[in-house]
Amino acid sequence: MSFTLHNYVLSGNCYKIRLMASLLNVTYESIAVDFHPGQEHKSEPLLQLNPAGTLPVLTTTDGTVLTETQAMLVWLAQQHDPSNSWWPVHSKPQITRVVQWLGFASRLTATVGELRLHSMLNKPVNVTAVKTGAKVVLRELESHLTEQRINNLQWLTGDTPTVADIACFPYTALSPDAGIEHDDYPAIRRWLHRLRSLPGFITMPGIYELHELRKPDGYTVSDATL
Ligand SMILES: N[C@@H](CCC(=O)N[C@@H](CS)C(=O)NCC(=O)O)C(=O)O
Repeated sequence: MSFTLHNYVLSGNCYKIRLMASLLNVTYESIAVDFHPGQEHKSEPLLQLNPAGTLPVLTTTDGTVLTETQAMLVWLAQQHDPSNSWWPVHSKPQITRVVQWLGFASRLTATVGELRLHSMLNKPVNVTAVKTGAKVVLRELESHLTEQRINNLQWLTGDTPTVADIACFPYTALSPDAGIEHDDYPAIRRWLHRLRSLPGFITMPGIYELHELRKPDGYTVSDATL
């Protein structure tokens, strides 16, 4: 089933949906919302669609309206991934882990995402609190990915990527926009690199293609050196 996305190019949450759709090779209608400076997401027509006044909003031809990004990822995988690998319904333990990391993704939005909105668009936030929170969540992610590597697991919930990896990817990758570089997070760097290597991967401003990481002499950063 096709869908329409109320979209903003600089939104990490909207990017999750664009990325998932691209990885699944799904086309959709995109409606550009003037988030900044227009604040169109707080306008009456959009508040009627999503009273929370946030983006993205996903609507489908059968009248479904989704306003939570993580739910949109699940919907997309359910509709368009016949292999059930992105939303691994056949494994109860793994699906539980996926839901755990979908919840974690909301903490990334509430910390790194808010700090980034402050840095880029001057959104008023409690900078000390969100910066501390952002470092706590990134440290948790780093520890988890380090543990996964010890168990020879490359992704957040197992040995294949799921919607959980997509949900956690954008704000982790965009943390330099919020003033938090990746230097202290080697396991995160390896995971970001792996995700950027997936067939169908697309970028957004602030997230680079792998070839852009090549040095001018053609040297490519290898997984081991990340
Ligand atoms: N609970 C929502 C939150 C989405 C969210 O925070 N979106 C940001 C843009 S990336 C937003 O619309 N913020 C409203 C604002 O800052 O005015 C979700 O996870 O989808």
